[in-house]
Amino acid sequence: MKATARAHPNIALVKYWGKRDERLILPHTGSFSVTLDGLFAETTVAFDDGPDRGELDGKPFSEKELARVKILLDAIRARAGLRGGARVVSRSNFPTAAGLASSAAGFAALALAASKAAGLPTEAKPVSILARLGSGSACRSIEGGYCEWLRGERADGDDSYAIQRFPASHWPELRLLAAECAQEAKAVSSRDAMRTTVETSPYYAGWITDATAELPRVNALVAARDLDGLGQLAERNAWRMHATSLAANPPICFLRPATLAVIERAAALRRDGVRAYFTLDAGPNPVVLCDAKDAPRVESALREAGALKVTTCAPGPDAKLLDAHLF
Ligand code: 2P0
Repeated sequence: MKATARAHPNIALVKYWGKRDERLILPHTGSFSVTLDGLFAETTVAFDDGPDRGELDGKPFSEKELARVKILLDAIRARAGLRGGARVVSRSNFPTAAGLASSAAGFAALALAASKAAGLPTEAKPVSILARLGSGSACRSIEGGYCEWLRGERADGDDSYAIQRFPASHWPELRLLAAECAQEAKAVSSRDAMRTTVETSPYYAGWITDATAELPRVNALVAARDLDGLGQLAERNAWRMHATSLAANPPICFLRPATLAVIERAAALRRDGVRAYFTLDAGPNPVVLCDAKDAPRVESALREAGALKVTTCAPGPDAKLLDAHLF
């Protein structure tokens, strides 16, 4: 009844931005991401007779964290016919300092470890569906490489999960440089921001149409390993996500001055003949795409532009079960 898993975060190139079902975390559109190597979360789960409890990076779960963990554990217990509670211990090797959210990797590792501990199937599809219940983007961290989260049509969410479109080995030279631009806590969570955007942004219908149309294009560009085409797509998709949020009421702006400086530096690098393109999640920290041979130069340019820390990642592996437990 105990199992441990490791999963890696992912960065979306066509973003997930808005739910059609808040409880089951069903998106309005599909999305497409790259799983990142180097960074990971590890989670041990043991089902027992105690209450649900646990810790994240050495600290007991907050009420909010425990509530989200419980949603996933309840779904697993219902599928496995289990009663009782569980102990969950999770840690990540990138304590926020990479400027990337750890929730996708954390919930992906939790879904895989808890499925195994409960005796449920550990194939990618059912685990991706379970991970989605913890955090939408987590469903794209079950498999490595280049993954697409299928929107699905069903009300029960059983056709809304991620599939691997290309393994990491398809395009191993792609580099993704996470540039940390601000360390202060976000004023608004991505969960609240996307809800406000869905409910109040007059541009949200346009976002749905556009993001849906970009999905076949992002697949074709990755298939062709077309860095310029993919970079242009990633930049316009990020700008459009932020444009819908800026148009919300109240408006939501995740950009900080250092964010724009890094974005402008990517454009300046291109003028110098270095192919570098950004994407930006619901926060101030851009991720810059480039080729492996240019990564050292891009990294120092981003630091010069004001990035506090730059973490260079390549396409990463599948989530996997580990023999060594955290307790
Ligand atoms: C993404 N983001 O596709 C988008 C782009 C942020 C910007 O998924 O409410 O933590 O738990 O489903 O997955 C971040 O939101 O939100 C996210 P919930 P999640 O990666």
